[in-house]
Amino acid sequence: MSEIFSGISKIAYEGAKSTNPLAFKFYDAEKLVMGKPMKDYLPFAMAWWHNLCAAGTDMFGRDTADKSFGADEKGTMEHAKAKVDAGFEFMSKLGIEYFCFHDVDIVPEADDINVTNARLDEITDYMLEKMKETGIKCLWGTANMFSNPRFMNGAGSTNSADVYCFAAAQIKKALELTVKLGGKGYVFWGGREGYETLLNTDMKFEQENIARLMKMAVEYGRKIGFTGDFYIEPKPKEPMKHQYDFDAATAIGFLRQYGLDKDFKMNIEANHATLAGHTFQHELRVSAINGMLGSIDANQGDYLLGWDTDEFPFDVYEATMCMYEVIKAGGLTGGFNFDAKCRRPSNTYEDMFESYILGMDTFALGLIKAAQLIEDGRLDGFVADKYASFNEGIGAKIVAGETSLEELAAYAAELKNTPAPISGKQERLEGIVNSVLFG
Ligand code: XLS
Ligand code: NI
Ligand code: NI
Repeated sequence: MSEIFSGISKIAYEGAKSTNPLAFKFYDAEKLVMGKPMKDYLPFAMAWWHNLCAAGTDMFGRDTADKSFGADEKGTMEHAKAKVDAGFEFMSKLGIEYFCFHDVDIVPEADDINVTNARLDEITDYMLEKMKETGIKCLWGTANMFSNPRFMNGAGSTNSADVYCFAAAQIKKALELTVKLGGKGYVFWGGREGYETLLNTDMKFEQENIARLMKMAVEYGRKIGFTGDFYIEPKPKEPMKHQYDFDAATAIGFLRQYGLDKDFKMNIEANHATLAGHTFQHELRVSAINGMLGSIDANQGDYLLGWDTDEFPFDVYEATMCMYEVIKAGGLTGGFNFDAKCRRPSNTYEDMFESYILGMDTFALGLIKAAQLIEDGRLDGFVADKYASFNEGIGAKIVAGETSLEELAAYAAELKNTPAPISGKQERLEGIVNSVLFG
């Protein structure tokens, strides 16, 4: 097999002063941060769909990038194999240790599902060989239950029992492939699990059916030896007007309602957080405090645009706050999947590499700065002090659940006047973050 990205060699760490666009400025895999190598905090993954499949087509124009990777014709098994070759060469050159995939990213889908499944068996044999050669692993797999027109009314939430069976068949196969490739997780992103109008929608029935499908997935997954986590990837809208997995809090409530919370965690995507009207950090915090922070789709949205732009992350402030949450949560069981694509005019092979370098460097910087914030201790110290009144006396009784409304009312009556509230010091804390980031 010949080199696809010839002229681009293994990407090395050259340090912040480097002007070489094809070098890491901050990501130094073995560098110790709080006693652990950077790469242990940052299990990066390549998203098969954006990197190897998407070629720039948008609503107004066709492909701008050549992603044939030397195959004569796209949409063939020859092309599927060329994508495998390209993907593993790409990941090896960047030192990326994981990939994520949908079933239809790795083979062309046939009209007959049996033909598609045979193709999936063939390609995953080939992928396994490459995995053995390179040591690269699978982070998570998933089934694409949103592109095919049969899913126009949803997959788990469809009105058609036949379509529901196709969704089940795809999940079954994708789970088998994930187990075959040793994937750590299995993702449900419910792009079509929602509605355009309530006029034609039985919301309760649709949600119950989604839960039934997830339950069957868990049962089957455990039966075939899948020991990893199932993930829900919340997103409020797009493609549907309203999606049931709106945000982390909604998805966690749903999982608890249907008894799925022991098997599922969250896969939090930065751009989905901002679409839901939250910060990325908020979604991570909600997941973490519920013991459900599993994995991350590392990308970035554009605050001026109302859709999932899936940009490579460059905002160091956001990445710092993300890593702050991740370190405090004790790390991820999953990883950082770059669910991101080059901008349409960034259409060369070189751009593919530079995009990943940008994303990896941004998270490396975020890690370094988050560790500094934690070691600095002023933020944590402030938060601890802020709630200090609950450490003793009446406060401690409240926390221990050893009091009553009557006792608290009597306590307040004794105080007579409202105690002066204590400043939240937001601006001081924002200044501390700036001095750690740029000082
Ligand atoms: C789309 C989602 C999708 C999932 C995987 O917005 O981010 O790419 O990550 O199905
Ligand atoms: Ni995603
Ligand atoms: Ni997305």
